[in-house]
Amino acid sequence: MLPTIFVDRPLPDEVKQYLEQHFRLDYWGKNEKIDKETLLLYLSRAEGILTSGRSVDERLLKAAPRLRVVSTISAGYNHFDLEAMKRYGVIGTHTPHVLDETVADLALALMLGCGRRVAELDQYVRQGNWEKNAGRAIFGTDIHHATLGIIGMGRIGEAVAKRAAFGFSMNVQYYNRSRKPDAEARLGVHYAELDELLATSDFVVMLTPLTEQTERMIGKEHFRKMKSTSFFINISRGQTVDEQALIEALEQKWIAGAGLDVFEVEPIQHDHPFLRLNNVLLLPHIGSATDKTRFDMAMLGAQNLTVALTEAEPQNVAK
Ligand code: 8YV
Repeated sequence: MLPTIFVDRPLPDEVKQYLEQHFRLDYWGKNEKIDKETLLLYLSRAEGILTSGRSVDERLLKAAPRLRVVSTISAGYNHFDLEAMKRYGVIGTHTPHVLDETVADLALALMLGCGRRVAELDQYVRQGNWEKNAGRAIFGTDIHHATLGIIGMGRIGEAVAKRAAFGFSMNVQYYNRSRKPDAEARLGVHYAELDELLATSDFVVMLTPLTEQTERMIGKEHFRKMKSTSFFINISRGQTVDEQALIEALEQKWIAGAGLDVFEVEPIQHDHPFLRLNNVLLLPHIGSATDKTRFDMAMLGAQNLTVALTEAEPQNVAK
């Protein structure tokens, strides 16, 4: 008999068909949240789960006695309680690599969007304000030849550094848990301690995964160290930053602006303070959201689940 898996979101047809060759599917192919009763039924018989962002904690694990593998369609897996999963003998897998270049593109989009005030000036034109030469009122900040500071130099960090150094002639520095001599040689980037990076960068891009060590690693004292002309970009996880401190930094103009794809709570509330500020560019967590990359991620998530449930050696295991 084929193992039963629970898929908690709509999938591209090709990915669904691939899974149907290996498993019996409990398929929640809707965007709406699954109702509790169906969820509990599906969990009670699932040997595997294909999800993206569902919390895998003690509560879920208790409700899923047959569970062996959870495959998340995302690179980040901060929604996995790895210790609890270990206790219950459940493996987690994720989808790194396939999204690196796409997320790096978005980092550049946010840098350019902030520096050249793209969204703000789009509104300016639409609202009929473009009547005569506005002069300095619509000037921005150069990206080319500016200094970029990358916090978290993993694969996506390297893809951002490559674009910045070779495409925009930027001076690129990075801060990371460990030094990357290989990336330094290949990309011409250099290592800086966090305080130095913050004090000297024109653009700071946050790319570190969310872990116990990186939770709220950027707070008030860090924004105070940044240049008043600099921009803060976050495409990692909202919780790596103290959001109240960022709001204060933007309100008090300690920094020139921010470009954000991620937030402490997503989606943000309709009365969130960010919505009242015009020096912040806001995106709805779309780092990896292109048709091709989301397809590749879904297929890799399906393959990870299949390998982990049917072969001896799982791939892309979350550690
Ligand atoms: C989305 C991401 O969160 O892969 C990640 O870690 O941040 C994004 O790709 C994810 O795919 C949820 O839809």
